[in-house]
Amino acid sequence: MICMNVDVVLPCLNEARALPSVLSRLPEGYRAIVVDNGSTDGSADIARSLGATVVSEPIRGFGSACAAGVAASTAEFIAFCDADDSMDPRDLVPLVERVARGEVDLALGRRRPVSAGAWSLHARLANRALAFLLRRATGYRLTDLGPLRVMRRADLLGLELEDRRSGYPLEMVLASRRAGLRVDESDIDYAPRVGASKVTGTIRGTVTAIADMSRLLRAYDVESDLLGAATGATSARLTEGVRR
Ligand SMILES: Nc1nc2c(ncn2[C@@H]2O[C@H](COP(=O)(O)OP(=O)(O)O)[C@@H](O)[C@H]2O)c(=O)[nH]1
Ligand SMILES: [Mg+2]
Repeated sequence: MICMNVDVVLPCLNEARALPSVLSRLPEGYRAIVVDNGSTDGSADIARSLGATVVSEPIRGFGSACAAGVAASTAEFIAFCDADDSMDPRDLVPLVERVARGEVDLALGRRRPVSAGAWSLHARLANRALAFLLRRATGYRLTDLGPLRVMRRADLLGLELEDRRSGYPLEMVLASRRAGLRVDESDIDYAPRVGASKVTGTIRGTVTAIADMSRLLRAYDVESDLLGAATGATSARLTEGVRR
């Protein structure tokens, strides 16, 4: 295994029971940055006692936590992983290697459930519908918008992501498309999480996620249409010029 300079951002909201397992499986040389949004179960202390860097972010929201983790990062590569033990951080290694080899700019994990309980039916169907819209909008051949992601820090900072709620992962892909970056996915295991879901496992979380993501996709489609119209007008003007 090549030893890389990698910071792993782990958004964390009450994941005290999951953290020991997640952090124990971090590949050698990878630094954990656990971003806590006011957990009440001692998550921050546990993460600290296990050697993680802990960032406390007062503003709630998944994207807010991710952005705070990125702000605290210094490594050449940044990875994102849920702190709920549903994914194995060792699966980050091949993703980091793909980016390091220059094969892709944003490497995503395509979740493969290891058991029936790993992925609820509604979350799976919503994810499939989202992946369809994402493929249509960007042309990337994606089938999942998974939580395991790797980018070069410089590329990620260049995207200037603004979403601070559930749209953060989607905005990362849309902004990568605008920036002309290469995005691809590789299979990773997806196991049942430890503890209760905060996003797709709750009605409030699911509704917020759908609202955030729909808004981003609509804005992206409008922008693409405007860009298409502007490019069309320019080429019409050019053709006109040639005719004259
Ligand atoms: N810091 C922070 N972490 C969050 C927030 N919401 C979710 N998380 C964490 O983000 C990760 C993804 O959330 P999760 O509940 O697993 O969503 P699911 O994968 O859709 O079930 C987990 O590690 C959560 O603890 C939040 O508002 N703030
Ligand atoms: Mg999760």
